[in-house]
Amino acid sequence: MKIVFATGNKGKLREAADLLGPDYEVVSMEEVGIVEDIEETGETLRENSIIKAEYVYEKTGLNCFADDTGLMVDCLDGAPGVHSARYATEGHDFNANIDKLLSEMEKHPGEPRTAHFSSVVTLIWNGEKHFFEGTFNGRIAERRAGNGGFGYDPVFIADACPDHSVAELPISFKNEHSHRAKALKAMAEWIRKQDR
Ligand code: ITT
Repeated sequence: MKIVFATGNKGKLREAADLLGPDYEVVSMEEVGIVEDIEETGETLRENSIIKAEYVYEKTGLNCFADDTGLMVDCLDGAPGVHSARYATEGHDFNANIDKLLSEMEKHPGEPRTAHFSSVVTLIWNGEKHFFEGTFNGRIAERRAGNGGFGYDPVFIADACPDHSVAELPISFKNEHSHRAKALKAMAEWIRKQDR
């Protein structure tokens, strides 16, 4: 079944293709001719996830979904949150974002380093919107470890595997436990029910 993932993030695409498996043909925006960045002007994850899904639906008329994710760090009052992609610069620079996160956290010595990711997925299915959510609990490491994953994974230590950063673990770990995995599994389950 063909479905467009309204994302410009290759890491998200890889995870979704692996998670949804052979029943789905997960198509990138590029493959349907959308190469421009979609401006995320919303103030919440839900608003941004709707903006991305609607943009692709309006251009293609195809069933599609978008994910908007934020990393909420407790000692930073929930920052970077909805601004996670552009925390340090406008340019989606994963390394600069991690540098800024670690330096902001140095201003809070002795405070808990607990954090969580939250994802909101908007699915547009036959023109109607449906929403799915997931969270992933853990804490922020003092320094980077690992080369896998993307974004904040080198400094995110999941409660489900407290001895490693998520970037040190295989994609199968994220696809079992992560914020986006939970939301996408709920979406896949919903789609399965429509086929019956
Ligand atoms: P799209 O909007 O094109 O999907 P994006 O990278 O801009 O891609 P978001 O707007 O959802 O994605 O921004 C969330 C940021 O949070 C993203 O750039 C990463 O830095 C980070 N992020 C999202 N999911 C993550 C994950 O599973 N692991 C680590 N960091 C993640």
